Amino acid sequence: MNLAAGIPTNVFKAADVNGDSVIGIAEAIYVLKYLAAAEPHASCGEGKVFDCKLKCVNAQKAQSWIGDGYCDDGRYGVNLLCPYFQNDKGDCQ
Ligand SMILES: [Ca+2]
Ligand SMILES: [Ca+2]
Repeated sequence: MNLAAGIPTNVFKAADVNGDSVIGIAEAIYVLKYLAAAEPHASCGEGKVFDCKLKCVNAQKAQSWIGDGYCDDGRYGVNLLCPYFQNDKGDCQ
């Protein structure tokens, strides 16, 4: 069974916690645990959510950065440009 089939590349990127581009066992468990919910705004760990690029970010930070006047297109480490985060309430317009 090919567990990798159908799993978006960005999920693997989100799961690669140590940035070595290799998915270890702990990271694989993480992928399976959160795979079903791999969409923006869904949980990717305690106190964390996937941003619009499925990067795992601090949930409080993501929430408080919506409409704060700064454009969150990823330049500050979080991408909020999708309906799940109200398109950053127009901060990037
Ligand atoms: Ca890794
Ligand atoms: Ca913002």
